[in-house]
Amino acid sequence: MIDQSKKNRLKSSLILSVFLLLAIGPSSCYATEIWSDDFDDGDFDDWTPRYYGGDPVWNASENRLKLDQEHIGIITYDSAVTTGTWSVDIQTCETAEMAEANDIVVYFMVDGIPTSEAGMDWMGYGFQMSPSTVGSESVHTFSIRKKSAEMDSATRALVLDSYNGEPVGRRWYHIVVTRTSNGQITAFLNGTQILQAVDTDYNSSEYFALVGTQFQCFDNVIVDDQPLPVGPPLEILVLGTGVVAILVVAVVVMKRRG
Ligand SMILES: [Ca+2]
Ligand SMILES: [Ca+2]
Repeated sequence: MIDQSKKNRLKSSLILSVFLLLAIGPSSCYATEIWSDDFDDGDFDDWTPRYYGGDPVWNASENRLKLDQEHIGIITYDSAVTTGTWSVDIQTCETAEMAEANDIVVYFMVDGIPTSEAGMDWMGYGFQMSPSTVGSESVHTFSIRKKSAEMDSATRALVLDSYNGEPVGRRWYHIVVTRTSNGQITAFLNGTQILQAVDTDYNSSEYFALVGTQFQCFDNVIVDDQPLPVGPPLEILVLGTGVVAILVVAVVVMKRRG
């Protein structure tokens, strides 16, 4: 007959093994870069400026792309990727008086015909950074957005998930968005998973588009064909911490009994 404490120890290690396996999750595969631009050659020749609300002025003179004006500006890169990973660095450029209108949108997959009011008739998915007020504080709010042709502005789109970040200020953010063939979109801010949504309305793309509203900068755009391994949404992660606590308590109780 097996000793009861041995049995319990075995049970405990089994539970821990299962938990560790779940925690490790799926391993990543090799990704193939489809296109990229770091603007270090000082130009944006592969991009197409679009026009909306004034003549946009873009420049790549300091190894990054800058919207050099105080109006909305849209610039696109031909991109058909719909399943994969999009990385981009964005720099907010607000001063205190500019903070209210400082939206940045990275449309990682959009379809549609650009017109003289480019962006208005696009459909697809974007990652947006907008200043917003939480309590008495102005913070950068990040969101995954779905834009349909009916939305009457490049920065107006349905919010699929949102996250309130740091107080408004001038800084660079490293943004990574990944999308699976099942329509699961996950976004990372400076390496931390912050947003997740599933939407399957759109499955094609003509453009990758950057939308700035005033004096923002962009750099290190990298697009590849492989979705990143992702965790569950934050809400489930919080629940997950509870499950871990219960497991630890269970193991301790079993050990004491053994
Ligand atoms: Ca650069
Ligand atoms: Ca170039």
